[in-house]
Amino acid sequence: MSKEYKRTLITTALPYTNGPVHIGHLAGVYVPADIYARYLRLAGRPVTLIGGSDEHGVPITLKARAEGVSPQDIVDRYHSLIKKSFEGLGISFDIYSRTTSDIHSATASEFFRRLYDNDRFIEKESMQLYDAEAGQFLADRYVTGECPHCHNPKAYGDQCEACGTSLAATDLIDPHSAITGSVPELRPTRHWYLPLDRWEPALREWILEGHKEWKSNVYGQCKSWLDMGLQPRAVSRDLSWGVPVPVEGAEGKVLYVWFDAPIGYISNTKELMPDSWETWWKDPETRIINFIGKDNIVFHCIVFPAMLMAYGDGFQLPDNVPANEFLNLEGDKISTSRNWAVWLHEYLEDFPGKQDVLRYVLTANAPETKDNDFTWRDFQARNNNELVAILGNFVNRVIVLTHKYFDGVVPASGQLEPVDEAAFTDMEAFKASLTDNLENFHFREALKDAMGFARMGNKYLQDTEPWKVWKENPGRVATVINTCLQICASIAVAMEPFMPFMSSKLAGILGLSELKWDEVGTRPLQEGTKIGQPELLFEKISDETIQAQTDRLENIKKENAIRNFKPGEVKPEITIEQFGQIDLRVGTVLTCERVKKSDKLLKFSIDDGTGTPRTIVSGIARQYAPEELVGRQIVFVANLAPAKIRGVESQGMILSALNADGSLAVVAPTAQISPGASVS
Ligand code: B3M
Ligand code: ZN
Repeated sequence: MSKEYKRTLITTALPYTNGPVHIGHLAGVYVPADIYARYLRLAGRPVTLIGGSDEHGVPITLKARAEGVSPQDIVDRYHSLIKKSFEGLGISFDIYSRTTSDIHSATASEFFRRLYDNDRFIEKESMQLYDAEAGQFLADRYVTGECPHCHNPKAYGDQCEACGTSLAATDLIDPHSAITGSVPELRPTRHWYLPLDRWEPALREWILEGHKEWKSNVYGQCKSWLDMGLQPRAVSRDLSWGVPVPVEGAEGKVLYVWFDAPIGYISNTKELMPDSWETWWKDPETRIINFIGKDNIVFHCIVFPAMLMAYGDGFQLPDNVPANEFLNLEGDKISTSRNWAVWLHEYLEDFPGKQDVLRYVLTANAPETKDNDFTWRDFQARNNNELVAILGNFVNRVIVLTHKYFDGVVPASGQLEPVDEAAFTDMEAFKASLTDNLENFHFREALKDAMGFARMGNKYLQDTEPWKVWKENPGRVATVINTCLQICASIAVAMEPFMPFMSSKLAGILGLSELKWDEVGTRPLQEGTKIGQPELLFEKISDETIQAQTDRLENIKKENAIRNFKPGEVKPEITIEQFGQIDLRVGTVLTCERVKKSDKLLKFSIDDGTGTPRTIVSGIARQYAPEELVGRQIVFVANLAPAKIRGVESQGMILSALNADGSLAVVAPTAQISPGASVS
């Protein structure tokens, strides 16, 4: 940051209320924004954290249609769920409002109207996709088809999620209506366009010259957009759900969701501070920071800034847009439609009191410079090996020792020895690096710095060994414990942005009523202060708990596999004579056992009606326990050439059907049949 600002306005992408929020949203946007806001507050710098729900747009009306309820029902449901779960995780919004509020429609309408009145739009007729069966135009996600770039067959009318390209519905190859499935026709319609090309020189200068310090992923995306050349972009749609276009003759048209949603940042600020909101948007002494995910970069760095420039009236542009990459889950892309996610509201239910663990893991693993992966094993390991073993352990030892030697009172520090001086020097260095990393949105590194205090504390305790010194030199122990308690105080402050729940618990134990960034690395604890009883700050997470989560994901994978199952191609035709050559028979399983040294194979002895049991080896040991099939009837190929499998001669093949989720069932007659009877 080159300039000293008077205040910081932090905005967070407004999540669509077509589903709950998941760890991908949290890691990408809300946890980092909250860390930054909390840090500024501790540093005594004025800050406002703006959040809210994005309640317009096709994802919402599609969801409403799928459930047979109204869009209002959908947004009411998810807005309150999302708001409550953000609160549960301690995201410290100053306001979390919604784009269906009156103040928002008024603000968005006025915004459009001013651009309209000042000739900032182009009005133009074009041919757009129309679903004659549903009687409506197919904007954005109302149409799916093949992406012209990567040929993903399921691209949306506004974007291809496979290659990330933003599209116009008419770009799609072989488009289909998401409402009726029918093939749309082209019909003419009129819309308003924001000529982004008019703002291109100003955007170039502002970003490419003025903001070389932006994250390289953000700067790079902006540069490639600008280098491709900007085109006018439609800011209205033929839809019924949204903010109506506030001009004559625009019946049945609403503002494009990406026109109204970012104005939501302004409306929410207005709602929060009706008298002073303009200072937060128009004073050049305000620093605006937009926290978003990488799929929103173009809207925040190109489209919204162009809207603000077109509006004028002193609106400030963001000073930084620290967009993150994506978080994957167990190696797979997070997806709302495939239910492949860890949902925040479910996490809060499954892990009560463990909000900080999730915040910690998502920060330690944040997708700041590249996509990253969340795994439950890593979650467990970070909790058990870092939070419990390093941080929790240090604090607990210090509090216990203070009670043991000094009755729970902060002892006076005597003369500092080099090892004590070194502890304070280390803390200063951590603080400097931590502050620098926070200022530059390097939250992963910042968290490592903050953990440095606890790592260093453990080492200091190990080096000074107060339990060995107590007998002959209690004064020395007083100095050591005083130093340890000051380290704990620094932890309470330095960790507050990352783990506010732990921090407030620890501050409570230490009797620190106010946390100040300035006091990190210093001695805020006064001698003689009574401290509280030790409390566990973190507890171990068991293998069973983690197993329950991975089992849940495993089941979702299976459900998805079954839902998406497509039968394979039918093999080339055969004649009845050819089919007749295959001798299928019913048999009864006499015995069944595992084939040694194989986890796939079962060895069956089958009553095939001949009086001599027949041996068949079959690769179904993963799906059946040997005893399960004894006594049951199966169908087998009786005239298959014998084959040696793992040293056992198999005389035939048992028929079975494999399911998409990997489960399997043997084929069996539905009534008792004489062994050896033919199947045809
Ligand atoms: N609702 C897209 C999203 O949830 C959109 C963000 C709006 S920010 C103004 O990713
Ligand atoms: Zn594509």
